[in-house]
Amino acid sequence: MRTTLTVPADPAPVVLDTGSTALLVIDMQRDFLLPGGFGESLGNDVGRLQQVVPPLRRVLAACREAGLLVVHTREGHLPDLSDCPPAKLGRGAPSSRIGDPGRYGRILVRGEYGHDIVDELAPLPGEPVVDKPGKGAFYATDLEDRLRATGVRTLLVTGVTTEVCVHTTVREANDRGYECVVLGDCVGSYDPEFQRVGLAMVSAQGGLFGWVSDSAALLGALAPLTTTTAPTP
Ligand code: TIU
Repeated sequence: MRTTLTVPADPAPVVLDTGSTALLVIDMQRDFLLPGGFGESLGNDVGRLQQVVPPLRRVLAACREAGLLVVHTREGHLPDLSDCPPAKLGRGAPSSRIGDPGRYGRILVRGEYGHDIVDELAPLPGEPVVDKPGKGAFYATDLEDRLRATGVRTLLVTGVTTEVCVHTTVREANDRGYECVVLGDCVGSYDPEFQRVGLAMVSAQGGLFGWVSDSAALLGALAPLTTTTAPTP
């Protein structure tokens, strides 16, 4: 059943049609979130990314219950790294680069434990999981075909990291005509300043790239369509 919802947001409330809105969960992968993983090996505080998990779990449960399409993405590469541009391969700390062995398997390589999504946010059978070789979820993937096939025009954007894969995806989506609503407490950065500025850039200038809202605002709007707003721990 399609329903129209109004969600409080910056720079203005946003009206959603549940029949043409999808929840996009970007790169909530063990390599980025778990202690000892790729993200931490680069000197980052993974606790900042883990803060995203509880509100995102609530949003995921509510969107599933309300019947929204849920799409997950994972950043990573083929085992032979043939889909990884040399420029991307060569960057980062020399001690831990894409394809190198890490605590959770080869870093950002498809099929490895660290490449997969954290248990708390595991995709349900039937939910699309888009494997992407780039930062943006549209580059070299079938995401646009999937969204077009299901009539989606609006994306509720969540995941990590705010300034890298979330921002790149939001920009790609904008250029393709999608409306993006970024849920501020459901996106995370290793750097608090990048988080603040990343969100500010989305809603600046009257909504340069879309809207910024949060989990409480969305859950409130979805409440008439859901019986629970919090999954069991
Ligand atoms: N998913 C994503 O954002 N990939 C990154 O490499 N992020 C960093 O912040 N490095």
